[in-house]
Amino acid sequence: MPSSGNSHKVRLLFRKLGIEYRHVAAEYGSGVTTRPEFLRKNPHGRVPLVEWDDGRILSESNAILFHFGDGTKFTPSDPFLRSKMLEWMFWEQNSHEASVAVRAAILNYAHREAERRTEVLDPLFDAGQRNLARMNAQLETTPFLVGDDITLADICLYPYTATAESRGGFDLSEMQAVITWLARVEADPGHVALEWLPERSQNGPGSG
Ligand SMILES: N[C@@H](CCC(=O)N[C@@H](CS)C(=O)NCC(=O)O)C(=O)O
Repeated sequence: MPSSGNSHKVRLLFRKLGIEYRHVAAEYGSGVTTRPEFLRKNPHGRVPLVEWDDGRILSESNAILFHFGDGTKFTPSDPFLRSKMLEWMFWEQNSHEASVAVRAAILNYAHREAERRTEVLDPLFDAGQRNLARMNAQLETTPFLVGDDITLADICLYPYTATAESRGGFDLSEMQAVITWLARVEADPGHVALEWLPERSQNGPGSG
C-alpha cells in the first residue's frame, strides 16, 4: 500500500538489502484487500503481504522484517540485544502504531472521516505524545533504539514517526533526540521515502 507506513517498513528493508520483488499496489479504494482471492491469502485483509513463487505467504510487517532481516546487519548477534530489538517491535504494534498511526489514518483517509471527533482524536494525541516521548528518552541515551547500530527496530519505528507531525498532527518540537534519530535513519544507505515505489511495480487488479 503506497500510503502505508507498515508497507513502507518492508520497502525500506528490501531496498537496503537489495531484495528484488514485484510490488503490487493495494491502496485504499482499490478494493484489493477485500477481494476473495486476497482474503484467501490473508483472512485479516491487510497489507503488507509477501508471496513467494512457491506459494508461501507471510503477512504482518514486523514478521516480514524479522524474516528477511534476521542474520543481516540489522539484527544484533547478542541474544539480549536481539530481544531488546523485538521488545521495541512488539511495542510498536501494541502502543506506537495503535496511537500515532491510527490518528494519522483517521485524519488522512476519507473512509475514516466519521472518526474525526475530539473524543476519538484527543486520547490518541495524548497516547501518541507519550509514546513518542518514550522513544525520545531512549534516543537521548543511544544513537539508535537498541544501541550504537541501526536495527530492525529503527526501520520498524521510522515510518509512522517520520510522518507523526505531517499526517498525525503530533508535536515533536520538544523531542530533539527523535528529530536527530530520524535524520540518522535517513542517512543509512538505501533509505527511501514513503512515496518511493520500486521499478517493478504494478497497480493491483482493478485499481486503475
Ligand atoms: N499489524 C499489521 C497491520 C497492517 C495494516 O493495518 N494494514 C493496513 C494498511 S496500514 C491495511 O492493509 N488496510 C487495508 C484494509 O483495512 O482494507 C502489520 O503490521 O502488517
